[in-house]
Amino acid sequence: MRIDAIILRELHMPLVRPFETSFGVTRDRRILLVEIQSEGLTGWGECTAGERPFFSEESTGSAWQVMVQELGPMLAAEHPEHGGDCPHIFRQVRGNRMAKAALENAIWDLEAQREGISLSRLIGGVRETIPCGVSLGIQASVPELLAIIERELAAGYQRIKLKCKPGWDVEVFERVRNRWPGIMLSCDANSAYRLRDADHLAQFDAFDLLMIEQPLWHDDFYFHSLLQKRLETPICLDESIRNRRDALAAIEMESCKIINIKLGRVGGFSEAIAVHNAAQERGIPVWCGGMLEAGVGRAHNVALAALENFSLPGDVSASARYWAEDIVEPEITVSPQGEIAVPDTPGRGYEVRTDLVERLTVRKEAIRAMELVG
Ligand code: OSB
Ligand code: MG
Repeated sequence: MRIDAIILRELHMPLVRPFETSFGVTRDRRILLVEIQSEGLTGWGECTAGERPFFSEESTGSAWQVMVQELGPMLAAEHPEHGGDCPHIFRQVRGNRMAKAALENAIWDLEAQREGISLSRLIGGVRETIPCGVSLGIQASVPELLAIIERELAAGYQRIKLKCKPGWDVEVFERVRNRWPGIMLSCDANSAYRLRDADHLAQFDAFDLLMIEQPLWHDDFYFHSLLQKRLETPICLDESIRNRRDALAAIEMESCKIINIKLGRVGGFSEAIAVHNAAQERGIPVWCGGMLEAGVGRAHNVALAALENFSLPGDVSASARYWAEDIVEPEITVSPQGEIAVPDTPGRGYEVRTDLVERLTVRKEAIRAMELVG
């Protein structure tokens, strides 16, 4: 396909409520959107980098820079036929996977439109609906958390994930479990613990958690494998898994029993599918993580989670939990059974509200082809 234009935008979007993890609080999102025009069609991508480089090394600012200066021009100089061509086009750039994913995913969206099939179908998705959970940030008090859980369960969500850190863990789980003995419950530490906390983490086993996500260092497999031997609760890796090789290493070392797949973290659909397949072949279930995405990123997550091995409820939930108004139409909604219907219309299946996008845009740049690459 001929690339006619690549337009990058930064949108400012306040969250309807702040989101607190072990590494900080997010109140307002700086969303980077990629619009790629090709032969009369428009593909969209969203960059999942955080405002600050706390989840990974990337941030809104670094992703903007590398897209404008490196990745955008490289892509504009090529004629990719498939989303799957992008990793090769970007091969000279190390890391920067969230920036790469934003561009690659827009090409997958274009490819699905060109083929007249849904994005989920293009990638091999088999599910008509995806099971949904919610990720609940650290709250000011336990009663406030209990009220939120009550509301989310009433809305139909199938699994509750609690963000945790030292001081917001065992007592919280105990009070949640006392109130709801049978719900699917998990936790996510975002690297808040160290191996010396192993005895403390073993106390989590009393609460029948589906998993504990990324308890130790963001870049570690080995110490997670030591920790897993001391826990009944399955470890799930998020931050540590950057690609298929990481997934293979983690599975081989028994560092985890479950894998969270995020499109941005692994660099786009190509690598996400590769991680999914590697895990499936080895009997490791996966689920789709979230990065407080706006509608474009959320639509891509819905398509990804239609793959067969996404057997556990993910963190992909309704637009209205994050945004007063989402940038896609229809918004992403969740049924009373806690499911999102996977669209079967061509491409991403949610229209971008370009008028609203323009209104929220604070910075915009058109990327031109590079004269010389490499
Ligand atoms: O670790 O899964 C995480 C949000 C930002 C950064 C990291 C994570 C999260 C979430 C929120 O858990 C998931 C969501 O609701 O989008
Ligand atoms: Mg996580």
